[in-house]
Amino acid sequence: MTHKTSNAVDPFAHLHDENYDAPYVHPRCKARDMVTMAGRQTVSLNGDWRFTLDLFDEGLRQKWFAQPPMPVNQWRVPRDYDESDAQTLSVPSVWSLAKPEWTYFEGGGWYSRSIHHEEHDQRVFLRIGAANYEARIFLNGHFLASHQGGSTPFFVELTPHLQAGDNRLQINVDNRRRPERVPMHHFDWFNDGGIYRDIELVLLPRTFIKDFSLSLVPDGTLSTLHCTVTLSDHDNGTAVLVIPELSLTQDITIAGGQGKVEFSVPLRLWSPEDPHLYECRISFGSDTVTDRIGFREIRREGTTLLLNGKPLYLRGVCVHEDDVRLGKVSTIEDVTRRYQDAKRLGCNALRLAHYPHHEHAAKLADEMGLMLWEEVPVYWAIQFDNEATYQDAHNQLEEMMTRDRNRASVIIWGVGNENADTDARYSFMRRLADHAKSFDPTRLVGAACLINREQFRIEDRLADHLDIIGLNEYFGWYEEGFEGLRQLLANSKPDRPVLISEVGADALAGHHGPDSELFTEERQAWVFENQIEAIRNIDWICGFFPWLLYDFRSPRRQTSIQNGINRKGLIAEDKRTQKLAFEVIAGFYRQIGNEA
Ligand code: GCB
Repeated sequence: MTHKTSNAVDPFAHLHDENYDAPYVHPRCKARDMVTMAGRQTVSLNGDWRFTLDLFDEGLRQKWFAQPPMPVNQWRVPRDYDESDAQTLSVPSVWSLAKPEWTYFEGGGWYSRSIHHEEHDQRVFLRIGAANYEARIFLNGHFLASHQGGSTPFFVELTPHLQAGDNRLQINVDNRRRPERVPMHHFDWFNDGGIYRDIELVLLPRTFIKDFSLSLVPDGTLSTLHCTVTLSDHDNGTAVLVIPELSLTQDITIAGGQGKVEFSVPLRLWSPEDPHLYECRISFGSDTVTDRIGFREIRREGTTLLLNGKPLYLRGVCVHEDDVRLGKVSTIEDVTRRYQDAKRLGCNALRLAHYPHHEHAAKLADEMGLMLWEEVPVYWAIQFDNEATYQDAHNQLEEMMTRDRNRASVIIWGVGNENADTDARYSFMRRLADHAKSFDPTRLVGAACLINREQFRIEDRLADHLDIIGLNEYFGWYEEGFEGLRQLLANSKPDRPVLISEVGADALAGHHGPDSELFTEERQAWVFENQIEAIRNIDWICGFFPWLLYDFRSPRRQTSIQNGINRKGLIAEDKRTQKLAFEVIAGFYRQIGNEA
């Protein structure tokens, strides 16, 4: 079919353009565009936005953003998008839970609202806490930038594009699962869509402190502090670090926008028993950032983990960012409940699976004295031979590390989970692990590693690039009995600490029966009893992370017992109903707590 028109613009051209999204990729927001949020002045854009689902990407194809909003009675040609009668969706939220018919929607969504701007001389940045998976920002009809990665924050400067008065801000979010993404299209949790963390404007002076780090150098002295400062511009001058409780005022020479300093000072160290935080302030010119920071040293010596020089056993539990009512939205109340339940279990550590959680997870862990393993979703069969996939994973890792680099609670950066052993995987993950280590020498780098299933031993080329070896093992559940586990433990001679990074079994809360019957609470408890028996006296195992605290939504789980839920929680998805296994773990943690 051909369409003839006398207009200069062919209204049908987009029907034949399969390269329609190419103009909306670059610039792409990256870790290097991030701005420290420590004590920043912000204007929240949370609340109601106009929202339209877009399964076929018509918004990009037809350039909905370029169509000035106007009532239908003024249109000269028909349109497929009318902002004024769009639905309302609250941000943060996931569209998957907004309406039953949207539950499994995977495609595009358009958010739109107006922002009012009055002339002032501050710089204005848009910050989005997370949007799953790809986002594209449009202001006043112009594309500004895109971002990839569903769990990390990104920043776009609006200053040059804002006009006095009302401005039209549109955000296109795409949650399609794709083989080249991180995670790829196959994973064991729910693929929520939308802007599900806070969205805000950040107001900053012309030259501002873009990033800083302040941490204890892991040199064994427990008193050397290292501070770095990066400015938004290549200015020279002096930044000043003040820690009132230490009566400390320290100059930092800034040359070409960068500065660093190292000095020694007696410290009250951060630990789970005493999660002490210092009020810290850094100023340069008219800008000041403030944060509450703890100082601790985490390192390994042979197969031992040391926190502040003392041997450490991680009494852990894994947790997803999931809620049957809110999806991936994590409120402070929800994170607080997670941590209270973990503490009731006797934990001193959590593995935040399998992607970066909300930033208040680490802030709260700092305050409450819990240690964290944070990770990026390099999960299962990522396209390890795809350089673009590597760059995406690398950027997500760097965004996570940049965001949480001043959180004492975070002791491990995780670079992957259960990835099959190929040369491409080895080179991909080695790059990530080496990068994490050079970016941040104050933390441990880990991954859930591989087992040789013929010889029953831990065997993974990646281990040489890690500080800790994570071991996901499901003996007693996916693998029958515990003989394989006993052999594995007897045959393995790791030269560095091993954490059982996942272990568990499904149980439907309230479903009882003999421990030989799958999905009963008794079976789950029996699996943990046997697991604990097998691993408890192995001296190179430095931590235990049951999979996991709460049951969570996973559309892969389709039996009537599962009903779309992975039931390996120690607590059901209502986050209240405790299963028998909870007490088994709590008993183990009480014992090792007493032995310590
Ligand atoms: C695993 C994965 C985790 C799954 C879990 C399971 O090994 O790392 O994401 O949810 O097993 O329940 O099968």
